[in-house]
Amino acid sequence: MLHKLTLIKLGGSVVTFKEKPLTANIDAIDGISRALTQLGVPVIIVHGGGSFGHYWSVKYDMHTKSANYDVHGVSVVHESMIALNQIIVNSLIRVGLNPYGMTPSALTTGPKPIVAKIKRIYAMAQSKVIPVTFGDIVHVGGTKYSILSGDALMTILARVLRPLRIIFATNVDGIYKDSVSRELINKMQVADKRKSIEFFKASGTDATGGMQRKVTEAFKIASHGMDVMLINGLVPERIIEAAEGTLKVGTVVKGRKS
Ligand code: IP8
Repeated sequence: MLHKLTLIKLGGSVVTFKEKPLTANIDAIDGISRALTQLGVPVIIVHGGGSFGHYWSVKYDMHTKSANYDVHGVSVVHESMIALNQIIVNSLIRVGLNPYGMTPSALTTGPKPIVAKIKRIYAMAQSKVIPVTFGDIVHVGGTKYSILSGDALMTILARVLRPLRIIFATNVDGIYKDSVSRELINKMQVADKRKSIEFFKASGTDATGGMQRKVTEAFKIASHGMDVMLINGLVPERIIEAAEGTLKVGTVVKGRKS
């Protein structure tokens, strides 16, 4: 395990207003940036697409499946993600942090990790730079492209870097027992996977699978022996608590010990 690395996914529901095309949630982003100034550990951030990447990927009918998509759509989706990345990076710069925006195609070939490059972003994080990458449309091979979700990218990075803390920040407090009681589950085991995925199948989805995808990736990471926290990113202190190991409100999926 790499000492003290914190890997954070900022979901599209946190950094954008999902129902308002191409609209970032600046207050939420700035709140998270300010909170992150309290963290004295290496951090890597991945963010989702929200009303930027997902807005255009719906218009161009693009999915996680590798296919011959409209190449103009490839440009437009990618550009929208760069625009959102810039908003997040500039917010982090305003509070005096040292973000470094990075397209995921610098770290992966399609869905496959470029291990040497990923190890390098850990070295960057150790030097107090915060690599900020994102879900994107990526080249798979030949004329084919696919959407690589930020959640899948979390799994790719976690498997190579084995961070001490892995945090998925969404607009809900964590995983609920059911949608009626909305009772939060504090702790889950890898064996609980099927139960929770069934629950989220019924909830809203997007080009990359919404909450169901997040939960699937969280369990995948946990099955590799790492704890994963699902928290509400609209309450920025929870990101800090999660990173410091003092989380009070959220769901921890316990990593399976080998
Ligand atoms: O919001 C998808 O990333 P996600 C990004 O993490 C695009 O699923 C381009 C739709």
